[in-house]
Amino acid sequence: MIEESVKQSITNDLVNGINPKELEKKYGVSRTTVYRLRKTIAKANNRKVDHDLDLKTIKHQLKEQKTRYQASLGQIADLQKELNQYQHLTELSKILLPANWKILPSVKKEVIAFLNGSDWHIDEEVDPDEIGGVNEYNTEIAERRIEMFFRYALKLLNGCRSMSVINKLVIGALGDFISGWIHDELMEASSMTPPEAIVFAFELWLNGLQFLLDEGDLEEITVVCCCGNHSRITKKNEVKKSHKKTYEWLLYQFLAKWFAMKGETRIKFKLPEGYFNWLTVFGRDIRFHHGNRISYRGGVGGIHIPLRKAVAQWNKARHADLDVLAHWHTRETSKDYVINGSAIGYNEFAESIKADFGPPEQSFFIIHPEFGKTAEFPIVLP
Ligand SMILES: [Mn+2]
Repeated sequence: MIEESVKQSITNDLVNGINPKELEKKYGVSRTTVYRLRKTIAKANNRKVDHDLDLKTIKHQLKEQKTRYQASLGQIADLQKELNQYQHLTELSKILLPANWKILPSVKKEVIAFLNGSDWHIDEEVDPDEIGGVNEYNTEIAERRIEMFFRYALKLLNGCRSMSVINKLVIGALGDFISGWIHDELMEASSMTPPEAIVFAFELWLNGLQFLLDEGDLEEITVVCCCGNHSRITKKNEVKKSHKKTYEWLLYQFLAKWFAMKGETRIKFKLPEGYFNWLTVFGRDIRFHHGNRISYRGGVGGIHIPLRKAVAQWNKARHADLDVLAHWHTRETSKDYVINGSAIGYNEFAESIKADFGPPEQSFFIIHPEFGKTAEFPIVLP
């Protein structure tokens, strides 16, 4: 057996390139022994090459991994940025986004439409030269405006039907369809005598009501009739039986009889029985009147204050939820009243009392079963 130290010395010498034959002599060992040791060195060398190759591969892989890692870090940074933005927007959306309301299927309530006709003064002429050119009126214009009044009333009615069911229309016929002969100057200036004018008014109402019956798709029209101050047959405004002392009382009687004789059951006339005419709809008491019993002599603030005073006094006798009136030629509305405009529009009288200027217009409104008077529209008659 050769000692391990000798083996190591021979191996060292072999590695240092010393000839094997010299080593046989130097260490006194056989050729086979040197040969085996040489073989062992070769094997070890081979293993080292393999190891170096492995190392080279690993180093290459590591380099690749490093590159990929760097790329991944970049991607992670980008994604983190995106995530931050998303989280920021999510936070903001809690504050900024609307509640995403949807249109609900509509449930249409049945409401009642109201149309006010008054102060047509169809026998009076307005010369534009006398009032600065802001208005003109004569029988032809009157006829055109009244036709427009009924046509636009139907338009508004049908417009409101997009939101509500409307089968019933109440028409407040609020008086002063003619100017009459109550003053000497009217006697001179009017284009017709009062009986002529009332026949003209009868024709206009007949045409308008028949148009609404034919085209309005309505189950019921109620005409609430009030007499104005202009068609009276007395010199002064009276209080006893004042409504029966007017041409308008006559007009309403004839209209009612006309439709009754035709057998038209869809239209009802609530004929005047006094200054007021009452109608109850959806449990609400509505007081219709011409409006001339309110004392107003012009002044800042308009008709509202004197009207409120009058309403408060009348309400002590019988409470009304709504007053519907005319006479003042200025369309106005508030929570508990509707004042109709006029068809004649601005005239010498309006100028003399310094009335608010406005276009010729009438009024249309809606009574809702729960909310009372809701929408009120002008019917402008240019
Ligand atoms: Mn009047």
